[in-house]
Amino acid sequence: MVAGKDVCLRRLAKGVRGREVRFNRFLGNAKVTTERVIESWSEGTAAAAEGRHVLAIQDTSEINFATTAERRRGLGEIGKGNGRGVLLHPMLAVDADNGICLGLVSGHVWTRQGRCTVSHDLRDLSDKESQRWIATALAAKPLLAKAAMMTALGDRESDIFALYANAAERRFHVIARSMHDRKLADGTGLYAASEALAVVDQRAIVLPARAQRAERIAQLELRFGAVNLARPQNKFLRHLPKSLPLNYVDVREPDARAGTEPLRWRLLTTHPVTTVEEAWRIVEWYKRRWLIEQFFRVLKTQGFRLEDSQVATAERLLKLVVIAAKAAVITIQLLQARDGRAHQPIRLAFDASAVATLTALNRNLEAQSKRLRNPHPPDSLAWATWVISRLGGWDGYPSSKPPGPITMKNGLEYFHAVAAGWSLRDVCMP
Ligand SMILES: [Mn+2]
Repeated sequence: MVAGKDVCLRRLAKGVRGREVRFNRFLGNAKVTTERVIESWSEGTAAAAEGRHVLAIQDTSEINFATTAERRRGLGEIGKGNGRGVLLHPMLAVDADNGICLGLVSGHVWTRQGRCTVSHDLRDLSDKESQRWIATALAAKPLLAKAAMMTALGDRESDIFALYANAAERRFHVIARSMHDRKLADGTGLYAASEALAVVDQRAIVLPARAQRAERIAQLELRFGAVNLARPQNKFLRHLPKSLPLNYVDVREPDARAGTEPLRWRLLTTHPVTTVEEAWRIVEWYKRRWLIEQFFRVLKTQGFRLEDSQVATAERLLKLVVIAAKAAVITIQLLQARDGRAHQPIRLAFDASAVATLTALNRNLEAQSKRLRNPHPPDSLAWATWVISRLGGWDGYPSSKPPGPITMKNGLEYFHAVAAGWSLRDVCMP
């Protein structure tokens, strides 16, 4: 999948019928379960996390698959009930200091069965889809045990009292964007209290481009303060503390350009925030959430065209999604290595046999032209990206335009042809 940037089994099999049958058998095999594939996600990530402060970024995305009334493929509703598909809730490990993608940690994948008719507040948290935020954060703790620190990070959907109460402990923190105007322990409201905070600093930050928005610079005002959240009135939360001390960081854009939605982030965190620098650091960490959106883009439309898959049953589509997720993460890691981020180890994306193949290919490339040598240390992912880009047709001159995703894709295809079976055995198989 990494090499072909595609998950259509027929296209991936490149016309070889026997290979397509084997792909399908693999997906149909009862021993290949989504749980087992998700377990395998963290194999490289756990080692990569060692000694680092890891942002464990979670989000949910809907993956739409075309269906008709006659052919539902066993898929439940997504969105506002106007489509059918799968929901993917992955957790991505990112180095807090330099933004390096360390790999996938854990997550859930599911398709909805019917509609829920009991009101949201009357249901136990374990019944709700929002339980996935807590379950994934708790599952990550042993997997990221070697990390110096872990911060579970999520958007407004992750503003869950039980997440703050359950996930936070020594070395484990939470950052979430606030969704609810919560009651504070002194009876006042969170948003009223936030309006009373004074602006303590101003700074311009760069907001990366997104699907329907170009990159832009936002001039922000910063406010922060300590808050004490009251436990929500819900009989299922009675075992949790009556109140929870958290820190609140508020950034807003007072003078957004006309036609631009002003940025407003209300962030709640268990991290200490006592200085202006610590408050900006929370904002910088929250900004790294952008990477999980990039991951979903690669997975769905830009890269693997997951939504075009012809696989016919929900059971197999769920497996395909979790396998493709791993391939999408490797693509993101190669693109980051190309951009010359801090040293990423080659083993983040390639196993021992793939590294051996790359070494032979590198020797060959260097022999072709004396002046062009791979400038990166051989244990780095940047070294692998240099080889893959050269195989894809990049001329290797530092003065040339850096290799783009298409060059990378061509290089990976060639690499795939050389190391026959490599992409399936070593990348896709759990
Ligand atoms: Mn979300």
